[in-house]
Amino acid sequence: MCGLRIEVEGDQILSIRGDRDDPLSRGHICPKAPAIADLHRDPDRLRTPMRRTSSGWEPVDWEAALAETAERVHAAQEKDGRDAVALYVGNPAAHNHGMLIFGPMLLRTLRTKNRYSATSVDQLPHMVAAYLMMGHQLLFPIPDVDRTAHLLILGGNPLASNGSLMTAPGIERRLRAIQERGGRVVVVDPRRTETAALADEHVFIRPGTDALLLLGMLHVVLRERGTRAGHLRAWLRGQQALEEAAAGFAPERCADATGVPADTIRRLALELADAQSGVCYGRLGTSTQAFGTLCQWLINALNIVTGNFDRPGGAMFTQPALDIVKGSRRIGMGRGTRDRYRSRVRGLPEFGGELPVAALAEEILTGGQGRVTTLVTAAGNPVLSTPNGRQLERALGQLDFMVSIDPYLNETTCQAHLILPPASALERSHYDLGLHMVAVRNTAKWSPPLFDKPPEARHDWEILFELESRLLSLRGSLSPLGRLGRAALGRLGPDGLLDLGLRTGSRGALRRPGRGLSLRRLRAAPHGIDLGPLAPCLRGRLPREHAFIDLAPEPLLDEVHRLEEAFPAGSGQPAHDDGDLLLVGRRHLRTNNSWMHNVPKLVAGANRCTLLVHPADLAERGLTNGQVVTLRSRVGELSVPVESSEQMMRGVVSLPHGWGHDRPGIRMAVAQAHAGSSINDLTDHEAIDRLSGAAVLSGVPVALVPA
Ligand SMILES: Nc1nc2c(c(=O)[nH]1)N[C@H]1C(S)=C(S)[C@@H](COP(=O)(O)OP(=O)(O)OC[C@H]3O[C@@H](n4cnc5c(=O)[nH]c(N)nc54)[C@H](O)[C@@H]3O)O[C@H]1N2
Ligand SMILES: Nc1nc2c(c(=O)[nH]1)N[C@H]1C(S)=C(S)[C@@H](COP(=O)(O)OP(=O)(O)OC[C@H]3O[C@@H](n4cnc5c(=O)[nH]c(N)nc54)[C@H](O)[C@@H]3O)O[C@H]1N2
Ligand SMILES: [Mo]
Repeated sequence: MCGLRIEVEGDQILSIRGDRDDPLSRGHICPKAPAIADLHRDPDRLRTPMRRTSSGWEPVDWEAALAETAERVHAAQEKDGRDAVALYVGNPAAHNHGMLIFGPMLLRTLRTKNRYSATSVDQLPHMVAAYLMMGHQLLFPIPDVDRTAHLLILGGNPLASNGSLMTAPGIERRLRAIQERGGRVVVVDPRRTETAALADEHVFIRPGTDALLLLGMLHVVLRERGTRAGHLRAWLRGQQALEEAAAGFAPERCADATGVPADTIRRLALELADAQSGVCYGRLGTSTQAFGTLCQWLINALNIVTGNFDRPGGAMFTQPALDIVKGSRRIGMGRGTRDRYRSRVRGLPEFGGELPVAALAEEILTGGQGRVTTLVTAAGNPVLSTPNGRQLERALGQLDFMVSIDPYLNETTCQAHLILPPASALERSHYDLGLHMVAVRNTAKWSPPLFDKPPEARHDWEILFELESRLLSLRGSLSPLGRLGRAALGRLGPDGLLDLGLRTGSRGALRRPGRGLSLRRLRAAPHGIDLGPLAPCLRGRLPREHAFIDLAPEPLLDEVHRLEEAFPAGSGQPAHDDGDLLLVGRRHLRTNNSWMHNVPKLVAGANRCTLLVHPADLAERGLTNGQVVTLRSRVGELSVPVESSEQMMRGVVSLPHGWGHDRPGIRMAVAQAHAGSSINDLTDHEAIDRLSGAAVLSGVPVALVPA
């Protein structure tokens, strides 16, 4: 999402810099931007399809690879039913408009219930809360950082992540600007993160207890300030029920379990309520926990009752040029669905046509009708990124057939029978269909491909589209007319469809002849087009079927009871059978989940895959800084060097995710030389947020012993 100025000569990249004229990033870049050149040139990046044989990997041509894939997928569905084929889609798909547009088409054709994605190890609780409260899974409230007077961050570290569900390039500058205009930034996190260090205040919290803190804050706000919903008043429902839900959570009730003193809870609440404008923003640390959906609901509720919802300086909604909230049906998403069916083995709930990825391994390993025998992965590395990766790794070995659409032979794709690598990111056009939707400013930008792709190479969307065409052919369900239609669709491609979407959208050339948006207009504006700051718009964005905001959806009220049981009043801190420390994750500016560790300059310097431990917790165990220790959870163990750190809350340890490149069979030389260990060998596939099915990746009970 950062504007890049890339200087080239022939096929050589001379430099990559931030584009000062980009209306969103205004010159900012992070170390991953120049690394795009290294990814492009990486000798380990696959350029042709690969087939695993008994004597190793062999290149195969595209025709053979696509034909075999389609035949195996088709045969599996014919033999064992359509649910025998599972699909896992990973994070990079969210940044790839070709995959976002053509992926859902393939999904519709596959019609399997076994659809999985990185959503259920990430933002699923935000989507479930949005669906239950506002009737649409994609109505993400975005903190208006550029105008707010008070930003309260829970479980997010934007200085490392650049902001998430808050696309905010140059976030450090934006946070400092809040302080410069007299506002406050407060961070609640079990680690004193880079963001916390910049903030005006940092509050430690025991992992997994944010829902209690938020209920305590709501309790205070509702008692002492009441609901000030402003222009949204007429659309609010459930005020009474919300008040009743919060009634039992006086700050004193919440202090012991959270580790946040009652006075602090009260002050955090009133500071947010009394600020000229303010916004509470919760991210990954508050979604990948046992009460993740509860957290997202309470965060929205706090923003609503303090009068900060859909209002400048508060939590706002975007109006992207190509609006996938309004067009969600057209891209095969819709406004959401819940619990229409459940996973076969454990009965985990469906949301939006997907099942929680924590269930994938058991769906492969457990025999019987409906077992997953065949898996397609696209832009994902679930062996490193989903809970109990070791179990999933074992499961992948049991598949009859697996194919991965991916540029690398990594921890996941090395289990595939075929790997189909897409052309490089610099060989395709770019429009951030997904991330414009969650950005702190409305802008639109399209970038042309920098290089021509090699003639044989395929883009992701072409791979998906060809597979779908072949499946339809094998089923004999392509009429001559259907064939013509598909040929036309293929000629349009993602950019043709993007153009159509831009033109027909609310800012499109069809509605505003002469000045509306179209691909042509974006082409003519290489720095991007500024569509202005976020504006109040929620009323018009609520779906017609759900033209109100529900402050107290029934399933969430049920979760409050579950929370009360998990943290009974007066019980203090819960005991954990599986270890006396709680493990949380962390991100670093020079990483991107699991897949950029093959870029030398991103892994250079000191080892970053270390376990941060408070010095007193180390001393208590007779351990010293730098020592290699064994870290053990209910499901597994790993070895890792410890790093003594005052940043940590007592009793909490932190390890980054996406490492663990020492598994045999991968082909990423630089990453292998900086292997680290995978935190998801410790995270537990059984631990989920019951309401959404999202995995619990934070607050995992672990024991620490000398190796
Ligand atoms: N413990 C713990 N686990 C976590 C997290 C955490 O904080 N802690 N974070 C979670 C989060 S938020 C996420 S989003 C997930 C990510 O989970 P995944 O999406 O499964 O993992 P990534 O590491 O992002 O892997 C991306 C894969 O896509 C490939 N790839 C890169 N670019 C392209 C492309 O253009 N096309 C194709 N076809 N492939 C491409 C890469 O080679 C890599 O194999 O991990 C989650 N897992
Ligand atoms: N450099 C870099 N940037 C990235 C990524 C990357 O891998 N590297 N990944 C991208 C992706 S896919 C995503 S989803 C975003 C994520 O963006 P962020 O949500 O900002 O990600 P994290 O840095 O993981 O921040 C999570 C924070 O939650 C804290 N935490 C853990 N448990 C709890 C808890 O129970 N309560 C509270 N209050 N805090 C807790 C952790 O200590 C950590 O500081 O980042 C994106 N940006
Ligand atoms: Mo993510």
